[in-house]
Amino acid sequence: MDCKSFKETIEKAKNIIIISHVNPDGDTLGTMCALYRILKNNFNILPDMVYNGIIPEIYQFLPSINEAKKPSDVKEKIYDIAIAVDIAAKDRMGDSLPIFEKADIRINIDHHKTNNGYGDINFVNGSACCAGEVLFDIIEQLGINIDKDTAAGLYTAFLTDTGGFRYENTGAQTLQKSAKLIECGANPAEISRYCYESKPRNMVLLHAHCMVNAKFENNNKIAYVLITNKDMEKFHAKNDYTEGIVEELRRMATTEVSFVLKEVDENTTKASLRSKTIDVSNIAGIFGGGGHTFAAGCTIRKPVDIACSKLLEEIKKVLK
Ligand SMILES: [Mn+2]
Repeated sequence: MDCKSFKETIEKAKNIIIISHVNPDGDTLGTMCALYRILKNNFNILPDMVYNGIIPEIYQFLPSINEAKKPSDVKEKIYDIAIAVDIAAKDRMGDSLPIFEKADIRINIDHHKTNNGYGDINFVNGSACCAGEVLFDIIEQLGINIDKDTAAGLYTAFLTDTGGFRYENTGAQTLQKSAKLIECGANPAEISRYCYESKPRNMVLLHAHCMVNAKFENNNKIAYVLITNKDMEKFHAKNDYTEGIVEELRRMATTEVSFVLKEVDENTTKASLRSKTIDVSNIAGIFGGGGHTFAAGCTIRKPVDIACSKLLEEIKKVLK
């Protein structure tokens, strides 16, 4: 990772776009907003930001998030530089992928171990807890000041990708860097409240519905739930309302692997997997997906019930 060439490359650019991943989370959005402010404050450039789908209501507090555009707003433009943040594989860019591909220089800032280095310039650190940490390290090496709003974006990335500093990717470095972000003006209580205590009411009710209807296999070691479009309609649920259900299933003492299957249409199912023991990124990989050891996802081109039996079959092969 050569930060000097990053700086020189950025300085030469006239227009830059920052790309977040589909189904945006706190890491991709927080890192995008932080990078936006870094470029604006230190490189005298006003980049575009682009998101796919909807920005979850809990992340509307992120500084500058209102500047983010949809891919259709910027699809005609050709950028000198496109920077992907928190994007494990190119298909996770959704409708932003053509914008990325067209750019003269493509930069990849990420922390997924499965990232194959698809950029022209790659800052990929598989041991970073979040993409925000990879950006934090770049900022530190460049000796750039972190203002309050940049700190809030980065802190959100650290907080949410570690599940509130609880997951196995939480290390001494995580807390040291987060402490630095607090010194730079990030407000931990306020950001936690936005991220964890500002959920839409119907989202919490959908979660309750899913918990009540959860299914269990292998002596409760596997916990899972199927969510149909009918369930979504019943709760007037937006797409992002299913976020967090798979973690709630893993919370049970008996759970080793949890998954949520979400019906996209009659032949497409989205799977989200979590684990305490086995490597679920391998299982997601069988279906063309990927992710981290204990958190992964994939799209299965089957109806939800068939996708379910196929996924269960693969999990049972690995789970003792
Ligand atoms: Mn991430």
